[in-house]
Amino acid sequence: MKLYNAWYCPFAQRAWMALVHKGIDFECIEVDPYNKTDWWVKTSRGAELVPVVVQVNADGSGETTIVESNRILEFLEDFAPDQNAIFARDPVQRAEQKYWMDQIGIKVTPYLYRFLKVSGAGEQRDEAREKLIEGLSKLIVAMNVDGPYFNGDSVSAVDIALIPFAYRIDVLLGAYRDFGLPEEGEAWQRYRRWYEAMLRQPAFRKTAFDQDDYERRLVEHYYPYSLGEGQVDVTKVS
Ligand SMILES: N[C@@H](CCC(=O)N[C@@H](CS)C(=O)NCC(=O)O)C(=O)O
Repeated sequence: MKLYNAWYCPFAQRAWMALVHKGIDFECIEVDPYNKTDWWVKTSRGAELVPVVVQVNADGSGETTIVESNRILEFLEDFAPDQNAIFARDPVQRAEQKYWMDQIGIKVTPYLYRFLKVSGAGEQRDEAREKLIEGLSKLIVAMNVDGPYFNGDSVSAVDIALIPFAYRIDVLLGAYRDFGLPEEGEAWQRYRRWYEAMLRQPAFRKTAFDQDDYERRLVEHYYPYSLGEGQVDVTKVS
């Protein structure tokens, strides 16, 4: 299996983490998704975004290309269901996990980027901050009370979908917006326990801290975003 990856990309980190967590053999190919060569447009099946996963068909009839990070997590689970499952077997629980994965894209990620990209202080920035806190609060309420992970004592696809963004909320908004999430109250303490448990996960470490100078390079990479530049569509609510 091949993963087309960009080291800084939180969506790609989801796919990368899931591959590592599930112990699937893969080749990681670093690309620049913003460089729209014919090769990249074709390789990404016209999506032009990382992550992209390519798998040789079992019947020898060529290859299949899977795009969209959440779809890739679902594919990886179907591909290796018995290796560290990240989705529940029960269809109702599984539907619930997918619902929360979608909610991350609706209630959290657009506001992380909006908060980072609104360059001047003011109403727009306040609104992005409030919406981000509100979105995360909704997720926390749905988290298993005993944790430490979203669905209880083992890592699920919801954890993998959220942690790349939770880390960027911490590091990028800390660096560029002097922002920290609330700490008071049982719910935010639960979030903190979840966050710390996820940072210790081998799959997170492998896809983040194992790279030289990761945090500094990540902050530097997002400097244009902090000035209101960078990718445009990520601030849209899907
Ligand atoms: N909805 C996509 C988003 C992926 C995405 O936005 N990736 C960015 C890098 S973080 C990208 O490839 N951008 C290239 C571009 O916008 O041209 C997913 O979940 O996989």
